[in-house]
Amino acid sequence: MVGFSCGAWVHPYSEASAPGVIIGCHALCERPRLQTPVRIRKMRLKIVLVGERTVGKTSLVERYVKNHFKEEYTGTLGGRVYPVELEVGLEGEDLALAQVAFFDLMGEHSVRKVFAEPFFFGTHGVLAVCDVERPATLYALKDWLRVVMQIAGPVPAGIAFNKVDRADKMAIGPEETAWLRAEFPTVPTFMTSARTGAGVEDAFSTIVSRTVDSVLAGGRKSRSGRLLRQRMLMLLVDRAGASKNELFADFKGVAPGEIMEELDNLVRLGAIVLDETGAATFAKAADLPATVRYRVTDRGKRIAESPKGEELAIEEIV
Ligand SMILES: Nc1nc2c(ncn2[C@@H]2O[C@H](COP(=O)(O)OP(=O)(O)OP(=O)(O)O)[C@@H](O)[C@H]2O)c(=O)[nH]1
Ligand SMILES: [Mg+2]
Repeated sequence: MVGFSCGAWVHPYSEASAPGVIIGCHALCERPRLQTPVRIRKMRLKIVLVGERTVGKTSLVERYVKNHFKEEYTGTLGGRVYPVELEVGLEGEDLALAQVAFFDLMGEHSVRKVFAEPFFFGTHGVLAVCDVERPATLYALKDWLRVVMQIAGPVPAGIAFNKVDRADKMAIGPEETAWLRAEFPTVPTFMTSARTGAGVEDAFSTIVSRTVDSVLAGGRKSRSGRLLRQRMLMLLVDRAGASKNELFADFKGVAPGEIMEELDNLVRLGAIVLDETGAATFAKAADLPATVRYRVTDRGKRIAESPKGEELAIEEIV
């Protein structure tokens, strides 16, 4: 794992240009002067904000990238991307130069259903937001995080309890805290107010740091294999099975060899079987006709529905 030795954060709203397009933030970096040349690790990160309507997702990202807050509510239509360039101090004198795209999605379940795949595919980190006045918005995060992780894999997550400026109306008590501990024991939480700015910097810098950490530690290749496997499994669940041909058509950008390799992995995992026989006899996808169909087993369905990131990391079971 890579640690973070200095809080070398560059406030993204220092050089705001067009609304929602914030690029080039080098001015406020407070790193001590460097004695030796640094190794710069460049990366592009996608971090999504999720949660129910009106919890304050847009307000939080606007506060973070533009230091701006609006009292009136104008719900997000679909989604919006906020690109930000950040420098993050790494172990030693290394520096991560991260182009981060914050994806702010409208908190509407029907939109989530339709746009989950394009919105969440390739996500490296997630900030889930709830409203301290409405405990139901906290409980709803289980589903939001499940959907993100089914598509993106077990990426780093954080939970923001927003609107803490309205402490008099706070409705989060011991029951909610106990639920949170049981469901998300390792997910960091933040008390935020987009209105006052309290906790916002901490929430965003922590989630970005963890995301940078995980991307550097993970290595892209193994992750992309796992992601493809998960996406293929989800598609097979949705369609109640599919043929090799259909999968080639659905994953056009992916080499057929990779698809067949992941089909074999899913069969080895017991997540799918050949539709015709349903038997456990193993035949390599490459040796089978393209029209042969695969269907999902009960075990495969359980893996696909699992809300926990670890269970989705099916790579570890192979
Ligand atoms: N008091 C207070 N109000 C807030 C805070 N954050 C957001 N609001 C208000 O809550 C309302 C909803 O905020 P949004 O940021 O639009 O919520 P959202 O989660 O993006 O909503 P959707 O786009 O519909 O999913 C607005 O009227 C905001 O001004 C906060 O920290 N404190
Ligand atoms: Mg919004």
